[in-house]
Amino acid sequence: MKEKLIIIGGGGHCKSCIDVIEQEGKYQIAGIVDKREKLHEKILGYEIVATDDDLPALVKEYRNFLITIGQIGVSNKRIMLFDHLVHLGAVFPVIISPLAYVSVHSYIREGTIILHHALINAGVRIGKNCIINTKALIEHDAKIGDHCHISTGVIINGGVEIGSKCFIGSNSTINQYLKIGENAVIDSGIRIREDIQEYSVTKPVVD
Ligand code: JB2
Repeated sequence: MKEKLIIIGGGGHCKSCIDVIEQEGKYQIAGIVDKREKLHEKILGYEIVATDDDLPALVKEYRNFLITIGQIGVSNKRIMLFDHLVHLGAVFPVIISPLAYVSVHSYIREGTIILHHALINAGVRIGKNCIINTKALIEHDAKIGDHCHISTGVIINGGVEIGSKCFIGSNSTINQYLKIGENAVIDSGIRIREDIQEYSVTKPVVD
């Protein structure tokens, strides 16, 4: 029998996560946690059954949780909910789409989801509570810190180091062996050719 999983946040990113969880087939989604005004709504057939106030009781009843609130930029909410649930004793599995390629020579920490067609190559290390979104490519020996969102179609080249809590926007490319400081936000569609300072926001250059 499949283990049960509670997912936190029932918006757009949640739908992408549900699809991966269903395709992976290891966990049965037991319900969604969202805001009070959304109680009893259904997302792709799964009900919003509780609010954040119910998390202590839910952890007693269910073992496995996944944060399915997305993030554009830095997401303190994803981090706050993750840390709160860890404190309550929740378990965060790694969820991997069967359509992704994940090298056996890579290491992925708890609460991270690898969406469809992502490619994680040999020697890669990915931290906790990350989103490696659809079609992202993480090349050999790259390191990604905790609570990062590597968005759709991003290319992280070999040996890149990304600090915790970073956001890399869709279709951006990070050249090999660069370092991206923690809490950095990189907009979509940018080629990064030099190290990026922590807490910086990188936008496209407009002529
Ligand atoms: O504190 C909260 C909370 N705040 C917002 N606790 C809980 N349990 N849920 C919360 N939410 C819920 O997260 C909202 O009520 C809503 O249902 C959901 C956020 O949905 P939304 O569609 O606004 O964004 P998203 O985070 O799912 O997706 C964003 O990030 C993705 C990565 C979007 O911009 C997507 O386009 C993007 N792909």
